[in-house]
Amino acid sequence: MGLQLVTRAEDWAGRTALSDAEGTYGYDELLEASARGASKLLAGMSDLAEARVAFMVEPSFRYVRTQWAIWRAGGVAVPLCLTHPAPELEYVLDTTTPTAVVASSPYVELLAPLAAARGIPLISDVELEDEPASLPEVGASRRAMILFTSGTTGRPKGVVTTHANIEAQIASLVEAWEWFGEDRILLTLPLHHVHGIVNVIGCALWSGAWCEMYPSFDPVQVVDRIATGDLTLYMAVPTIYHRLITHLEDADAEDRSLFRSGAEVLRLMVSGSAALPVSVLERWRDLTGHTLLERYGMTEIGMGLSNPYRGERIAGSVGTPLPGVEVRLVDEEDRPIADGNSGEIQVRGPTVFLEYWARPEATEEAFRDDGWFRTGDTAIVDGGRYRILGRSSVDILKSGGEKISALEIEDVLLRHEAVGEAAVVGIEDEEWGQRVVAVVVATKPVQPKELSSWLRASLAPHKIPKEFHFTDSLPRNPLGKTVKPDVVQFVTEQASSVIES
Ligand code: MCA
Ligand code: AMP
Repeated sequence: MGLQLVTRAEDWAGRTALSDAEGTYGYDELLEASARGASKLLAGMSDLAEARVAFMVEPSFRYVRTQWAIWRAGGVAVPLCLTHPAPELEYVLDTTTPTAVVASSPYVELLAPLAAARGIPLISDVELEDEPASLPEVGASRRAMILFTSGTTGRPKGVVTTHANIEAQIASLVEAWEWFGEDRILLTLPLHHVHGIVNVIGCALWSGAWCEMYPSFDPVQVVDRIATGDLTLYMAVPTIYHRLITHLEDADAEDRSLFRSGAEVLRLMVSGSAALPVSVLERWRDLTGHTLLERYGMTEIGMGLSNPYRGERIAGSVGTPLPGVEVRLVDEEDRPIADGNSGEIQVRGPTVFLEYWARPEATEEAFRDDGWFRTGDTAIVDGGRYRILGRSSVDILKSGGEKISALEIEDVLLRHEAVGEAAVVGIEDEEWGQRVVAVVVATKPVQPKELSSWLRASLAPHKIPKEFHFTDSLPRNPLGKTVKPDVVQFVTEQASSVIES
C-alpha cells in the first residue's frame, strides 16, 4: 500500500503544500523533490532497510523534503534539535548510529567534525537530490522515526515510531479536529517533537492543506500573520500563548482590534505539551474570542486526550480519549480505578510507539503485559473528562513545552570541581510553566555564571537553570535521598535573595 502520506499527496497535485521564507511549494514539487532526495540517499541501493538518517535542518520545505526522502528510501528519520551543543548531538549520533547525516548550511560547521569522527557521510540539504531511481515499497509496520525524550533515569531515550503509528496519530487528529483541504496552518514550533511534526505538518499534508513554516517563534511575526485573516488553524504550547498575550496587551488598541478580526477567521486554536493555565485561557479568550482547545499528548503516544472540537471546552480539563485511543486510570497495582479517584494514565492502541531505541529493558518496563503504556502522568476523571494532576516523578520537569530531566542536569553539575551536592527542581512559573532552578552546595567559591557556562557546554540551552541558589546542605531523607519538595520550598523562601544565572 505504501506510505499513506505519500500516496495521499498524489491526490493533492495542483495544491499548495508548504511555504517558507524561500518560497511556496506544491504537493507535486514535494513528491518530486523527496523522490530525488531518496535516490541520493539510496546511492544505488534498493532500500535503506531501516538505516537511520539524522538531519539538522531548520523548519522549511527543505526539512520536509529531507524527512520524506528518508522515509521513501526506507530509512528511519532522526531529526536533531537545532539548539543542541556538540555533546548532545554526539549522544544522539552514537545511540542511533546513522549511515548519513543531512545538514543545512548553519549546522554544517558544528556537525561536520562529529560526523567525520564517526565515519558518517555528511550531505548538505541543498544537495539532497539525484536522478529519480526506483524507490522501495515501505510497509507500514516498518520503523519510521526516532525522537528523543527525557526519562527519570539516565540519558534521554529514543522513542521509535513506525509508519503505522504516525499514520494512526495523524488520522486520529484529522478526524477529531476536522482537518480539510482548505485549511491553512502556521508552524512556529521546533521540528524534533511530535507537536510540530505530527500535529501540525503531518495533519496538514495528510489533508491536502497548506502549512506555512517559520524557522522559529517570534510574537511580532505571529501576531501580524494571524491579523491578515489568511489562516484557519494555529497550535502552540502555553508559553507561546503567554508571550503572544504579553505582546498583544502592550500593543495599541487599533493593532489589537486588527489582530482580533484576523483571529476570528481561524476555526481552531490548540494548546498542548504542558498544562494550560486557566488565566492564559481566559486572557486569550478576551483578546481573540477563541477558547483554546487543550489536549494531552506524549512523545510515546502522540495525542491521547482532547477537549471537543465541537462542544464545550472546559478550562483545566484535557477532555476525553481521541478516536482510536484507549485510555484508563489505574492504581499502583495497575488496577483500573473508579471515577472520581486519581490514578496513572495508561494508553493503548495503534498510536502508541513501538519501543525505546536499543533499550529493551526500558521498553519492557514501560508497558504492561496487555499492551498498556504507562505514561507516569496522574489524572482524575470528572464527568467523563480527564484532568491532569501532575507527574509521578518530581525529577521530570516541563519548561516551555520541553521535557527536562532534573537528574541529567544534576549529573553534569556534580562533575564541576566546586560542586559538592546539587538538586535541580521545577518552580511554578507564569511564563515557562516550570522554571528550572538549581540548588548547590559549593565546596569552594563559584559564581552562578561559571556553573551556567559549565552546563551550557554539555546541555541544550533550555536545560540551563534560570537561577542558582547556594546552601550549606540539601534536605535529605534517612536513606540519603534529596527531598525535592523541601528543595522547592527552600527556593520559594529564598525568592527574595535570588542570584540570576
Ligand atoms: C528556550 N529557552 C528555554 C526554553 N526555550 N528555557 C526554558 N525552557 C524552554 N522551553 C531558553 C533559551 O535558550 C534562552 O536562553 C532563553 O530561554 C530565552 O530564549 P527565548 O529566545 O526567549 O526562547 P525561544 O527560543 O523563543 O523559545 C521559547 C519557546 C520554545 C518558543 C517557548 O521553547 C519552544 O518552541 N517550545 C516548544 C517546544 C515543543 O514543541 N514542545 C513539544 C514537546 P539563553 O539565552 O540563556 O540561551 S511535547 C510533545 O511533542 C508532546 C507529544 C505533546 O503533548 O505535544
Ligand atoms: P514529551 O515527553 O515532551 O512528549 O511530553 C509529554 C508530557 O507533557 C506528558 O507526559 C505530560 O506530562 C505533559 N503534557 C502534555 N500535554 C499536557 C497537558 N495538556 N496538560 C498537562 N501536561 C501535559
